[in-house]
Amino acid sequence: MKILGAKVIVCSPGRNFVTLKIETDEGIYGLGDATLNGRELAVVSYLEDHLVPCLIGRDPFQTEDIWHYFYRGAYWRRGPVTMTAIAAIDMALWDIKGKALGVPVYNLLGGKSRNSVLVYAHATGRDIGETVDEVERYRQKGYLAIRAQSGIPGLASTYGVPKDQKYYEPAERGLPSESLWSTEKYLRHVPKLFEALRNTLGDDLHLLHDVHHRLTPIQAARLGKELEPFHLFWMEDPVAAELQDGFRLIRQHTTTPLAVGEVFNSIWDAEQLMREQLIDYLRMSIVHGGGITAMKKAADFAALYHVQTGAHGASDMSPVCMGAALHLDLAINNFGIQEHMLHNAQTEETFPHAYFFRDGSMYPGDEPGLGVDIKEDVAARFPYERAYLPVNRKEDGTLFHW
Ligand code: CS2
Ligand code: MG
Repeated sequence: MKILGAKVIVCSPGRNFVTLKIETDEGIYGLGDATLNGRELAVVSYLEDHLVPCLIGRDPFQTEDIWHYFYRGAYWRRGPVTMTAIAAIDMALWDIKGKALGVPVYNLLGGKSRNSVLVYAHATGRDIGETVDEVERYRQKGYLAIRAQSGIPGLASTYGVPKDQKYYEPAERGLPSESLWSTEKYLRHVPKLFEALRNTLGDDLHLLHDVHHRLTPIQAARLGKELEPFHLFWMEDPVAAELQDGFRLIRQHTTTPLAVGEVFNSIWDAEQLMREQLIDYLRMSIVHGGGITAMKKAADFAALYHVQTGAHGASDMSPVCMGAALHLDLAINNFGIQEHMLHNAQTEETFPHAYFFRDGSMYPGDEPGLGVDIKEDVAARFPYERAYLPVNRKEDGTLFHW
């Protein structure tokens, strides 16, 4: 089998997605998610102008050699654009391999290690009361694990809480919006949110929270300690993680489990965090972490240090990535949990998929390959519109982490 060509499909069924389609001389094609929220067209160019020409004529079964060819062959290694482009190629090649062999990709990664994939939903509210109600609504839907984010008294908006639309969509069309932040108001508020959640909903439900990179290590240590009575499943992205050493300070003070890595694109971004057991869950995703080939290696490294996976799965990653994630999640032994944000109806129409949700878990389905397709005629109805993630400032105007 040989690769005949590849095309990059950009569409915006409610939000922007980039999809790579690799076609072979035997009529089999594979799909890869190449979506990088807010920087989509950089990945399109990296693929179309630099990587796709080097794919033609190659054997699509050579996933390992092709991964190294593009990782080392660029000379300039790592980075979100590079690794998202490599990830898309890798996902598409695994899709082709599964289709050619007539097996779901999880059977090429070790087979089923469990019956299903535990997922967590996103519950939000403008205040504590609304958030408690929304968590209960998701529990009624069958979710066993739910992330809770609420508005913060005194702040007009904050990460994770929709302004108006039903589901939280961080990317906005036009130039970046700007929001104001107060660490003090946030730290005063969050423990009250989780006290209310536990008092109202009890102890069985897995509760998660995303700090979204906004604290210093000692502030994260304080929050982790104050949340200990509420036994969170995890506290996510407590600090901006360039300084992996910073997590030692958090670890010294709190037993609240830590989850980090959705912005990572290389195992080297998390190597010290895992080797020193400074985190409990690795959040790297297949689409931004270099693909299935890379994430299987990262998961195996994580397992040496008691670290489980907890892959990023926000709605700004396409159903192709969700499908790929579920195959890997089903196969690896040290799976922890999978994020599952619902996609809108237009996205579901554009990307038919075999995976499904049932009783708090998801299943990749047993179709050969990844089990996700793209309807190009439907995708064409939703043309790309540039969109940006917000920019965040402290109340005094200081540019801060979003
Ligand atoms: C968040 C995401 O899902 C999460 O944990 O951190 O909403 C993140 O902000 C977006 O994926 C950024 O594009
Ligand atoms: Mg997050």
